[in-house]
Amino acid sequence: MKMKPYLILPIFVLAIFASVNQASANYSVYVSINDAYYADLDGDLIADDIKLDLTLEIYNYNFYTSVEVYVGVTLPSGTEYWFVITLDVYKSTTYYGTGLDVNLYDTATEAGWYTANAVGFASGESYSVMESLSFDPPGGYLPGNPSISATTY
Ligand SMILES: [Ca+2]
Repeated sequence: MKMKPYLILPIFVLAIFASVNQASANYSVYVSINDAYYADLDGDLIADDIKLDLTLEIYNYNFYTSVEVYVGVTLPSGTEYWFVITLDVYKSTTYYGTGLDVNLYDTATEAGWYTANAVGFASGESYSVMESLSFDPPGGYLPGNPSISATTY
């Protein structure tokens, strides 16, 4: 009777490896955050905008891939701003990588620590990995209307 727990252990370990393999095969778009900081990006002389320096990587082979990149910031008060960038990617290899430069205008409106978030999905995918990075713009500013611009480089 005392042997039963030892028989269960190997089965449990196999189940963990199986779930890890399945998870890694379920997404093909990965967005990493290289840097996040505040600045005056819209030229209104107020440093109330947030710059996100991202890298977008696509690992599957499809000549055409539609990718949705969700980018967001969580303010010190808990307020969240989320934006969706849709990219149509035409590629001829199994890997495509590009820099993605994102400006979030009029979003740095509170004093304290901010968290930047980014995650990407290929069309039809429901699972991916979200990246987060905390940073600290100084001071608080009068809010405008949050908006976004994004360019690849
Ligand atoms: Ca500004």
